[in-house]
Amino acid sequence: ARTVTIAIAGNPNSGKSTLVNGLAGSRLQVGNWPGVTVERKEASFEHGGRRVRLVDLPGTYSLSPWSQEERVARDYLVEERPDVVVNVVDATNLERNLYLTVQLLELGLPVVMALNIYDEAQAKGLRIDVRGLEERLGIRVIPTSATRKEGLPALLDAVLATADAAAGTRLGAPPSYGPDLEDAIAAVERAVEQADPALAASAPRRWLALKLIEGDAPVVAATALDAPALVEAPLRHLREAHGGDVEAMVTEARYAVATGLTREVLTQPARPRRELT
Ligand code: GDP
Ligand code: K
Repeated sequence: ARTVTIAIAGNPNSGKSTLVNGLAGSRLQVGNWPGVTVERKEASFEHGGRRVRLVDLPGTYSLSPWSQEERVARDYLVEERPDVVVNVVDATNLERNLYLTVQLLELGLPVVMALNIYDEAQAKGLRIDVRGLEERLGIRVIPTSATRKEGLPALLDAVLATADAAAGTRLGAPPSYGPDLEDAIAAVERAVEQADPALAASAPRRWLALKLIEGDAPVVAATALDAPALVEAPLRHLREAHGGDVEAMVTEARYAVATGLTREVLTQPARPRRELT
């Protein structure tokens, strides 16, 4: 069977390095990403009779164009299209970590979540509805404790199953950003399709539409599209409905998904009640 390439993405301090070490250990090779001084770790190993190639992406909170780390991570995901993205999430900081998850789902790549630092979340009395998270995101979610090497074989099993399931199949719908923004995304996707069918066929559609809506300069510059003309009508509608800053609107829509999901799946420990005397 062919090699399965997995990219590991996650926030700084999500335990990503510990998890990568637990998966690949001494097989890790350290180098640099081309053209930048960002460390690149890579490994190749067997799991379940399959060859797995692991690429560790820089730790990031987002996939914006503003930092070298984020540019490296997103360029790799967009250009190399790994078979599966493993999103390492700090279970004790679910809402903040889901902001990156939401952006990974925009790319239309198969994602498996490693719900890491799960031991500490449990010790703190946080209860996370793992099945609920899987259903709402449409991805597998595997609790892991990288420092204890717990959940790592299950994570790799889920990754391989996802790679096999995703090959050639349509992925589930990503979380909705609300009717107005979804209308704009659909309109821009159609406009890209008409203006540059080859680009529309090769780039992640939803992601590209969102980048054009946000006015992401490096992405716009990398296409031959007349971006301002292409997004003019959809953006006019959005501004009429919501006022000014469309880029902020997209950011808020992502946070709203992360916040809503967290509210649905996370139960905080009950605060000890003070005795009323
Ligand atoms: P990175 O910045 O995402 O690469 O995170 P590190 O791998 O450096 O881990 C950050 C901190 O979290 C370190 O102190 C780790 O020992 C700790 N850590 C990582 N994974 C776990 C875990 O599953 N459980 C607990 N309790 N701590 C963890
Ligand atoms: K660290």
